[in-house]
Parts: sequence; C-alpha cells; structure tokens
Amino acid sequence: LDLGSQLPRAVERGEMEIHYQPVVDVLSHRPIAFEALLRWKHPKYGLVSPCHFIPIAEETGLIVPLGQWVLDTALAQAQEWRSRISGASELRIAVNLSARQLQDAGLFDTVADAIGRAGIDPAAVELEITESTLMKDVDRSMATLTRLRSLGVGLSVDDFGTGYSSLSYLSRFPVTTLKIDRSFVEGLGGADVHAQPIVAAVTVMAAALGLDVVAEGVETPDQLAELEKLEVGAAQGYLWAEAMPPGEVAPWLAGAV
Ligand code: G
Ligand code: G
Ligand code: MN
Ligand code: NA
Repeated sequence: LDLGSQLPRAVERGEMEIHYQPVVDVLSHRPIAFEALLRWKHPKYGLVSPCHFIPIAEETGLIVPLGQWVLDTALAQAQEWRSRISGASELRIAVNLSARQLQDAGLFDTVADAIGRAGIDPAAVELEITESTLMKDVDRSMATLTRLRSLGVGLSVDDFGTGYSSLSYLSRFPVTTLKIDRSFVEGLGGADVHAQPIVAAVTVMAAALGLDVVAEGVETPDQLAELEKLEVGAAQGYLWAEAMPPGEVAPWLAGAV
C-alpha cells in the first residue's frame, strides 16, 4: 500500500472528496453547521479515511496545498448552500486544520483568500484545531490564532479533553468553541461513571469562559438526553448522520428542517 507516492497526484486527478457531517442544536434539533471531512476516493482501495493519509500529508508538507484546496472547496460549497437552499442561510462550515498548517506562514492569507473567493461571511467559518496541536507551540499558536480570529472566523478546540491544556492558556487563547471528544460522549448514560461529570465540568467551564460547546460522536438517544440535561449547546454524530457526499446535503436538510 503505497499511498505516499500517489498522494501528490490525487488532488489533480480529482480523487479527493469532501464529505460533510451535520452539527445540530441540541434543543431545537436544527442543523447549525457542517464539518468538512476529507476522503480520498482511491481508484484501487475505495474511500480512504484521512487517518491513513493526513499523517503522510503532514510529513511531506503536502497538507499545505491539500488544506488550501479543502478550505477553498468547503467554503465555496457552504456559500452555495447558504444562498440556494431555503432555511440554510445561517449554516456554518467547520474545517479541520493540522499542526503543519498552523505553522505555515501563509495560513492567514490562505484563509482570507478562501473567504474572499467564496464570498462567505467570515462569521460562518469555523476552524478546528486539536487541543494537542494548540499546545504544541503555544506562543506561535497564540499569534496565528489571534490574526485568524481578527478576520471574524470562529476557532474550535477539537478533541477537547484528550490533551493537556491548562485553564490559564485556554482562557487566553482567542478560541470560541470547545468540541468535547467523543471518548467522553461515548460513556454518557452508560457504565462509565466518569463521563457524565467530565462533560458536565467542561460545559460549566465553557460557559464561564464564554465558549460554545459541541459534543462529538453522539450515537444514541440516551446520550442526547444526557446532553440536554447538561445543557450542552450543540452536537454531532451518527445519531443524526455520518459525513455525507455534497450531493446528499440538500435532500438531508429538506428532511431535517
Ligand atoms: O472523518 P474521519 O473520522 O475519518 O476523520 C479522521 C480524522 O481526520 C479526524 O481527526 C479529522 O479531524 C481528520 N480530518 C478529516 N478531514 C480533514 C482535513 O481536511 N484536514 C485535516 N487536517 N484533518 C482532517
Ligand atoms: O477529530 P475529528 O473530531 O475532526 O474527527 C471526526 C471523526 O469522527 C470523523 O472521522 C467522523 O467520521 C467521526 N465521527 C463522527 N461522528 C461519529 C460518531 O457518532 N461515532 C463515531 N464512532 N465516529 C464519528
Ligand atoms: Mn474535527
Ligand atoms: Na474531534
């Protein structure tokens, strides 16, 4: 399996696809955003998950042009939905950024250009950075995120709870949302006695810091009921939908709203 040598050609061959997973408001159950999730439609291996090729793209630096393509494509797609689909004018779009992209001096221009080309409201754009990436190089992350935030985009801490961010850093970073890692959501309403208090604590802390919360990986109605009780604002997971190809989004929205 030599994905590495084929990766450089994959974008120009049109083998990369972005699938979109809805994020819903926990109280109203209405979709509020979609997260862009990359897939490689490999001619031989079928749909390849990003966990198999993002690390290669990181190592080789290919993540920079690939990430630029994701931003351009996802923002243009989101703006198309916002302008065309009735009831979708407020939909937001979340895009994942990797460590290498955060270190790239061109990131600010890449994001600003993608917003400009798509003609999308910057406030409709959410950039997701994992907690561990954020904490890797705190000073540099801080400077880059401050510039990005000045554009008006939202900044999410992805996989929250799996890293080691201190409260003091968290309150100083210009982030707007915490995405609670699905390992905590998984245990809600089940055998894991720690899951509920952890999700509760994160939610209270987020409220105190003025941050939004998204629970990831929600799969069951019991988990959703717990999230409602804990007053978690938003959620995503297989309970609503897996990431879907762009063509399925409009029909899905028609059934969801
Ligand atoms: O969709 P899935 O669960 O297979 O995604 C696996 C991992 O790949 C997740 O951690 C997700 O954040 C990451 N990922 C998906 N799309 C992108 C992308 O466009 N850029 C980056 N950097 N990571 C992505
Ligand atoms: O790291 P990040 O949160 O960006 O990755 C999201 C990943 O989680 C994607 O690969 C997506 O396909 C996956 N995912 C989304 N919803 C669920 C879910 O309800 N259950 C599980 N097991 N995975 C999910
Ligand atoms: Mn994510
Ligand atoms: Na995550």
